[in-house]
Amino acid sequence: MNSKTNFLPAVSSKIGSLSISLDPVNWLTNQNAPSPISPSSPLLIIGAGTWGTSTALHLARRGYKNVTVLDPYPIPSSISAGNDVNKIISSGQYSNRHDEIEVNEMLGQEAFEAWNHDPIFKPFYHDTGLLMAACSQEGLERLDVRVRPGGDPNLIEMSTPDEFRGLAPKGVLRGDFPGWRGFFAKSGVGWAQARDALVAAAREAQKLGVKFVAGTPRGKVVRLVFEGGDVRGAETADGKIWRADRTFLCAGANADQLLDFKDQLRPTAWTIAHIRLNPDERKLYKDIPVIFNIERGFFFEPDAEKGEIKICDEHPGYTNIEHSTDGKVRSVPFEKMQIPKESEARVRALLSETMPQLANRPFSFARICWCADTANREFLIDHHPNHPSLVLGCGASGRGFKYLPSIGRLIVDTMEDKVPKNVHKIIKWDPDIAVNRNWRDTLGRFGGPNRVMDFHDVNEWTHVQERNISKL
Ligand code: FAD
Ligand code: FSA
Repeated sequence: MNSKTNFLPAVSSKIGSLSISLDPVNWLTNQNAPSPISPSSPLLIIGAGTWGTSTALHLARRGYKNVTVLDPYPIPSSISAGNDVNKIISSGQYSNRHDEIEVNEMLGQEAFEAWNHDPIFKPFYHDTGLLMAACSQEGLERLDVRVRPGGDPNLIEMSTPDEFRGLAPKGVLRGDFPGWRGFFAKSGVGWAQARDALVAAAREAQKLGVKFVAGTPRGKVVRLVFEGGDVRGAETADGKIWRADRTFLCAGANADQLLDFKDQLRPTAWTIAHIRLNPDERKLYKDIPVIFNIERGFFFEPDAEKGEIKICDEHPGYTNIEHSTDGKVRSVPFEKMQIPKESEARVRALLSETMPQLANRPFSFARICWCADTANREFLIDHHPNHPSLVLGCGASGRGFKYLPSIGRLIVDTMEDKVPKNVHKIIKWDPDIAVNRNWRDTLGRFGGPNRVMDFHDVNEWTHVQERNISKL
C-alpha cells in the first residue's frame, strides 16, 4: 500500500463477492507522483451528478474532511443524466470479454448490495424484475451478450404474446408483441428512483461535511488550473480559483469541454418521454416489471408521486457534431426539454406493440439526456498520466447510473492508488483505443435507424410543457 495514504483503512481484497488480485498501480515507482494527501487535504469534485455525488459520499465516508463539489445547476442538476424519475438496476453486461465482465460484475455486485442494504439507497430500489427482449436476428444475438442466458438459471425464456402479456395484471400489456423474444428475470433486478437516490446521496455527503457549491456561476467550472505540469484545481465562472490537492473531473457529457480527452469521449444523447396515468390506471400498472426491448425501448411502472410512466425509445444515440477550426471533431451537448418528433414516433410505436391503449396519449414531459461514450463503452477512471493530481471519473457510456452506490469507491480507490492492475487495465486512460475513432460507432446498440443520428438532421421537435426538474 502507498505509505502516503495509509492513515485510511486498508483496502479489502474482496469487493462484492468477487476476489481480485491486489496488485495496485503504484505511483511511488512513477516519477510523476502526485503530492501526498491527508484527511484535511483540499479535494475538489467537478460535477454533482451521478458519479460526482458518489465520489463525494465515498470520500466523506472514508474520513476526508475538506471536500468541495462544484456544479452550475442546483441539485439535482437539470442536465445530469441521473436526474430522472427512474433507472434500470441490473447486472447488465455489454461485452463478451471475460476481464470486462469481471470488472462490471464487481461494480454491479457492490452496487446491488447497497441498493438492497445501505440505508441511503435501499428506500429507492424496487425489485420488480426485468424483461429483456429483441426481435431481429442481430438483436437476439446482442441479447445473448446483454443477458447471457446460459449462465443464469433464473431467466425465463419468452416468445409468445400471452407470455409477455402475463407479466402484468390483465389489461396492462395488451399489445401483440410482434416478433418479440426475450428473457424475464423475476427478481434481483428492477429499477431505482434515480433523482431521489441521487439527492439522498448528496444530502448524506453534505451531512458528513462535504461542501456543495451548486446552482450558481460560482459552481460553473470554466477551466482546470494547470501549474507545473499538474492540475491544482479549477476556475469558476465568477473568476474564483479553487485550489485543491486532488481534482476529480466528474462532469459527465460536459467533461470533454474541460480537458483534451484525445477523442476518448463522445457526448451522445438519448430521449425520454412521460405519459400521465389516471388514478385507476396507476393502481393497475403499479409494480409491473421493467420491459426493455433492446431494439425498441423500455418503460417502467408509474412513479408514485406523479403517476407517470417513463418511456425511452432505444437507438444508438444522437450526437451534435461540431468541427472546430483546428480540424477537430467534437459532439457538443446542449440542454433541451423536448425530443425529436421521430423519437416521439418511436415511443408511440413501442407502445403500440406493448400497451396500445396508451399509444396516442399526450406526453406530460420530455427531454434529451446526455452521456459520454468511450470508444469501447468501458469506463474511464484514472489519474491523468501527465497531470497526476487530476482524477478522471468519466465515460459512463450510457450505463452508469446503476453504480451510483459503488462507482465512487473505485474513483476514490484511484486517488489512493488502490485499484488492482487487472481492473485498472480496463478503465485506464488509453487514447490508443480512440485513434481514428469512428464517431458513428453504434457500440452494440440497436433501434430506430440502427445508426448514430445527429441533431443537425432533426427538423421537428415536440412541444411538450416544460418543468423545473431541479425543484424537488
Ligand atoms: P451526470 O449525471 O450527467 O453528471 C454530470 C454533472 O456535471 C452534472 O450535474 C452537471 O451539471 C455537471 N457539470 C457539467 N458541466 C459542469 C461544469 N462546467 N462545472 C461543474 N459541473 C458541471 N444508466 C443505468 O445504469 N440505468 C439506466 O436505466 C440508465 N438509463 C439511461 C437513460 C437515458 C435516457 C440516459 C441518457 C442515460 C441512462 N443511463 C442509465 C446512464 C446514466 O444515467 C449515466 O451513465 C450516468 O448518470 C452518468 O453519470 P455522470 O456523473 O457521469 O454524469
Ligand atoms: O441496462 C441499462 O443499463 C440501461 S441503460 C439505458 C439507456 O437508455 C440505453 O439503453 C441506451 O443505449 C443508452 O446507453 C442510454 O441508456
